[in-house]
This record gives sequence, structure tokens and C-alpha cells, in this order.
Amino acid sequence: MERYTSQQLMEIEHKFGAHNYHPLEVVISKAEGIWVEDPEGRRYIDMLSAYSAVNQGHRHPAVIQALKDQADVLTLTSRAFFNDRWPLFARKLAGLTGKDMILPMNTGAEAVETAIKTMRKWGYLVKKVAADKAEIIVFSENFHGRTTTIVSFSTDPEGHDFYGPYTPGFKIVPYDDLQAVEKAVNKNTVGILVEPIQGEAGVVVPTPGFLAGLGRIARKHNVLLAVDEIQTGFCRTGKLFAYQYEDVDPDIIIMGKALGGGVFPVSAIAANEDVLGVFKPGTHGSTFGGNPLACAVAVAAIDVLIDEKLAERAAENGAYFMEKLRELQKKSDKIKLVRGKGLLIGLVLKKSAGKARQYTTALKERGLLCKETHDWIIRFAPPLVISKADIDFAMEKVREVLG
Ligand code: IF1
Repeated sequence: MERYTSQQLMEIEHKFGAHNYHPLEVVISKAEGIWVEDPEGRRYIDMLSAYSAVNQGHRHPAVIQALKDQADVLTLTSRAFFNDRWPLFARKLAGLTGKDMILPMNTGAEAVETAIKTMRKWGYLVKKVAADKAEIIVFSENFHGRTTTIVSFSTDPEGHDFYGPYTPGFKIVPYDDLQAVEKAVNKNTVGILVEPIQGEAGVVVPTPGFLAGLGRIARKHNVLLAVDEIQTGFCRTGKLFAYQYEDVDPDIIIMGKALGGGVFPVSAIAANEDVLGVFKPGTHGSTFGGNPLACAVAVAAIDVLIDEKLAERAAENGAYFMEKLRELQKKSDKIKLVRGKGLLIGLVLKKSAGKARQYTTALKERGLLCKETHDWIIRFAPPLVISKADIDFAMEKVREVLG
């Protein structure tokens, strides 16, 4: 294999890759667990986990073994035929979510699109909303993906602007504001689409009772509640799903990212038969959704979460990490506040501290990879297999940069 330096690789990417990202200047060519390495052999702790897609840790042996074993026998069939992996994955994920049925897709955005189609179709067929009148309530500062329909209801100009004409049928209300939701509901409302914690907005944790309140509003007005657990799900926040912190039973659970165990795009939605039953053969699908390789990986990825008690570990080590960050906050003139749940942590900088990018760059130089969101928030979201000793090591670097 040809060998290139980090510098060369960044130049090649800059020349031939579209510039739709502005990555931190580090090239990753190897990884294991919480550690990643560049071509020069420098090692870093991954504090982003591919935006929570690597909850199980990089190249978890059980997940990689499942991938290899499945690659040796069967990879892709399409859904024109049955395969011997999708039924077992569907049963496993249904059991895990407590829902009747699963619809498999690949990326998070596709799963969100699937949830939108489900809510609309349910609205027309079951709730009997007039043709083309269905409305879905969404929240300002949301992030649900990059498709034209999803960016239609984004309030972030960067993600939204210049992609019109936009898909109608979405009502945007302030996050964490139950009264605004109650006011926005009308006879055409078919669904509410919500992130249990807003990730891209800067790890915004709503007031306790918000999700439960949404559940009550949804029941009262015969509206479906869809939770986007793509980023918060699979133990990231200290529970299997973040909505489980509240007394709520969402109608639709949207999943992605860590469902693929950090090796493969796997997404899905879970719902009961009275909801997912709206799909008949031919009305929705995907070439790759439910493919045997993805299903084998996803089953292994789920087993790791359970077997290694990653929810409990994220809760405990997340609380530990956050406590250390809050101790630093008291002494630091740069940190305004620390918020989050489990191992999804946002560190908000004071205005006087300047831009987050200078700190993520300085942390990278000391062997910690994290990503800013907006200009003033640094996100810490390591793989959930991180230990307290690793956190102590990371905190030394954080203190050097932000103390
Ligand atoms: C990018 C953020 C994270 C998501 C939620 C759906 C999707 C995502 C709650 C779509 C994806 C990603 C995508 C990535 C950046 C990233 C992100 F900063 F934008 F918000 F994770 F924090 N729902 N989130 O977080 O899933 O189609 O990408 O599989 O687009 O740059 P996808």
C-alpha cells in the first residue's frame, strides 16, 4: 500500500474532495477502542466517537468478528428476497425497543425521512387528515439530517439556505416549550419530531418533564410522538435511550449511528403495528436497508451494549467526567457552563474566551480529539468503553488548555 504523510493526505483531500467540511488538522489511519492514530504514529483519545456512532469503541472485536464472519457467507440480497439475518435483527431490535415492528434503513437521515413518511401516512389513513394537509411539529435549533425535506425545517442558515424550494408541512416551535407545542397543534397535526437532547444545537438538555409533556400532548390530540435517538440512543446518555429518563412511551423511535457498531451505516425506526402497519409492499424501501452484513453487525453491536453494560458505564463515567469539568469550571475564566447527560457533554465557553476552534486545536496537539459546535461550545463524547483512568488522563490535557 502507498504511504502518505498527514500533510500530503490533507492536500490531496483539499484538491479532490468537495469542501463541505472543515476538519481539525489530524489524519486518522488506525484506531482501537478509545484510541486513534495518525500516519506518523501520534496517538489521540477520540472524544467525538464519530458523532456517537462509535459508542462501542473503535473496531470492537465482537463487532469486527461478526462483520468478517458475515462477509464470508452473504452480504447483499435486496429485499426482493428474504435473507437469513434481517429477521433475527428485526426480532432483536423489536425486543430491545419494546415495539412490535422495525423498518430498516441505512443512514440517520433516511430513518428520519421514514418516520416523517410514517407520521404523514398514518395521518391520512388512520387520523383521516384531509389530503396534503398533514403537519408535523418540530423544534428550533433541531438537527435531523441533510436531505432536502429535513433541511426544509432546519433553523440553521448554514444547513438550510439555498436548497429551496422547501418541503412544506412543518411547524417550528421553540425547544423545551410545551405551551408553544400545545398552541401549534391543530386538526391537521399528525406528529411531533423531537431530539431528547439537542446535539448540534450544543448539547441542549431540556427541562425534566418536557418529553413526558410532549407524550401527554400527543395522546390528548391523537398525534404521534417520534423521538430522534440517532445521537442520544444506544447508551450514550446513560440509558439505552435518552427518552427513558422520562415517563413517556414514544410512538416512533428513530435510531442510527451506534446501531452500526462504528463499522457500517445501519438505521431503523421502531413502532407498533397500528403505526408501522401503514406501509404496504411497494410503498417504501431501500436497496441496502436490512442487508445481511448490516444486520449481522447491528446484532453484534447491540449485544456489546448490553453485555458490557455500556449504559451503566456511560452514566457513571459521564457523571465523573462532568464533575471534574465542573470543578475546572469553578477555577477557569474560560468556561461558562458544563451540561449534558451520560457521556454526551457540552462545555460552553465564555464570550471572553474567544472561539472554540483554538481550544479544540490545542487539545488535538495534546492528544485529545474533540469537535466544536457553533463557535463557543466544545463537545466531549468519547466511546462509552472509556475508563476513569482515561478520563483522568484526558482531564490533565483539558486543564492545560482551559484551566
Ligand atoms: C453531519 C451534528 C452530530 C443527528 C440526529 C439525525 C442525524 C444526525 C440527532 C442524521 C446526524 C451528524 C451528522 C454530521 C454531524 C452530526 C452531528 F453536529 F450535526 F449535529 F452528531 F452532532 N438525527 N448527526 O445528530 O444522521 O444521516 O448523518 O446518519 O451531517 O455533518 P446521518
